[in-house]
Amino acid sequence: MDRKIGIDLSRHIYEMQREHPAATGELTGILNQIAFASKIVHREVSKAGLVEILGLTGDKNVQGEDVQKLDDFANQVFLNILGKSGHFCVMATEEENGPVCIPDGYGRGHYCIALDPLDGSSNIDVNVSIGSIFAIHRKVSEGEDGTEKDMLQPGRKLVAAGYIVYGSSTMLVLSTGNGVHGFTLDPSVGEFLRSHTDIRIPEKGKIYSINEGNYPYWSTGVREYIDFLKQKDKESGRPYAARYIGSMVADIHRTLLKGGIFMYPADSKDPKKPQGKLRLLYECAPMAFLCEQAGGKASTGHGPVLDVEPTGLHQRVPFFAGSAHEVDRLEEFIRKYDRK
Ligand code: AHM
Ligand code: MG
Repeated sequence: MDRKIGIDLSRHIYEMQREHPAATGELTGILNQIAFASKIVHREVSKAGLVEILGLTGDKNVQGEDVQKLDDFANQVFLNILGKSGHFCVMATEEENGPVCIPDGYGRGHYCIALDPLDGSSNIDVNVSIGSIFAIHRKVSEGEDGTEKDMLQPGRKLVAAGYIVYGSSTMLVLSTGNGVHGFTLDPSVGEFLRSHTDIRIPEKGKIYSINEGNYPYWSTGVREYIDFLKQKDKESGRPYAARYIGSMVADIHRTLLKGGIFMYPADSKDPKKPQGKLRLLYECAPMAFLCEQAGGKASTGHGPVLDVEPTGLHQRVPFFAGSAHEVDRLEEFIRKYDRK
């Protein structure tokens, strides 16, 4: 934990900017708007368990308004706040089919954003941590309005990415390409305070994180690797411990802090999703950016996730991320057992 308690997100960004005098301040505005939106989502998420007690289920709530699912709510909050911020030219979220245009009457900016407004939302009912994920690129298309071309840029070109985890406390973890920093929301003052400076993933970990129920559907390479992690070998620290929350943001958060490997491989369970479940733009690329910025790695099994050239907004990719040692080893198994 950082000893300099009391540095809030705005001041942290301001300090970063002083090191880059050429910066326009636009990124500062963006991150402040993301923090603002996430505080609103945090407020609703923290009330989720009260919905039934307060009689808010059914078609209408106590004010006579339609009750909204939390993931729809989060989607609208982020799109509304960010769309009207003047910083973006186009947006995309896991919840919408195509690119989301900036509303008429609002300024267009030099950036575009991909969002997973509420990831792991199926965990809300059981009081398990959930999160929001964001990924920001610079505009590359011509003209004022952004296009799909702006959204379909590889993770390597990200200018910033991060997530908010709504857990035992709410935290915002972000990177602008200068390391990874974590901020914990102090609900009494409504500010994110810097709590984790320059997060580094341990070079080698002791934890593997995967939905092991899918074992029969994985490739031989992935199955062999998991079997390997469960063998006894004191010298290399095996067997590893298994931890799987089933909420990517929470699983990645633990992996960033404690090391090890998080995996969502390709599987043969659903022929419509041969590349696994996780989406490149909204989930894998931003998390890969954070892992690399923290000194770890993120791979599709065949190479860095950040080098994948996106072909579609909702594209899925196999995802393996965490400590460099574990990701390298996994790739070795895939090279040995699986043909591309
Ligand atoms: P979602 O975007 O529909 O919430 O799905 C993504 C979530 C991730 O948070 C998590 O890693 C994964 O689904 C868990 O999937 P599974 O239940 O197949 O293990
Ligand atoms: Mg998701």
